[in-house]
Amino acid sequence: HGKPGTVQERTFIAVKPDGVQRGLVSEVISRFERRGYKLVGLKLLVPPTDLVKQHYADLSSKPFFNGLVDYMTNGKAPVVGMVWEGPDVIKQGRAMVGATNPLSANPGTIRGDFCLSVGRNIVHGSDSAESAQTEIGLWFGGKGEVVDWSFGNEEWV
Ligand code: 3AN
Repeated sequence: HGKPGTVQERTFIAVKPDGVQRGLVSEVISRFERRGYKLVGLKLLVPPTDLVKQHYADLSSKPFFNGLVDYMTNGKAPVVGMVWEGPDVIKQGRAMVGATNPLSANPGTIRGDFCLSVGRNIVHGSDSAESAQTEIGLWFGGKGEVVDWSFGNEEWV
């Protein structure tokens, strides 16, 4: 993994159905790639209802929960799930995603640059080490779905 003194982490990032519909998959991937993070998991799917209910378990009492699960699972557009790896990627990924409510998200963040509605905020990013581990297990639980690989540039200047 990384240079001595850097903490390698993994986080779960997803482009939600509205982001896929709007053609923002490449935009999201590009931002993480150009930042220097490494893509170690990638899939496109209409997620099963059980998966989304587990993913958003902490929101199950919210009035918008059923609508949220429907929008994620109804198949009008799929979800692109990703695992990204690199130093501080959980916190940095959240910063790159921006605030939950796009109207509070700074310009320069994905939500701050591309959306206006909290119910259609394009992208998901794990909010803690615990949720990253749980979400990666939920979305990429199969053998070999997350790939260990090296950029091969450890000798670059
Ligand atoms: P984040 O996605 O920034 O981690 P959460 O976990 O609080 O934020 O919310 C998860 C998702 O639930 C949001 N991305 C959004 O799609 C939806 N959501 C959150 N708050 C609302 C709300 N007030 N109305 C409708 N949907 C919401």
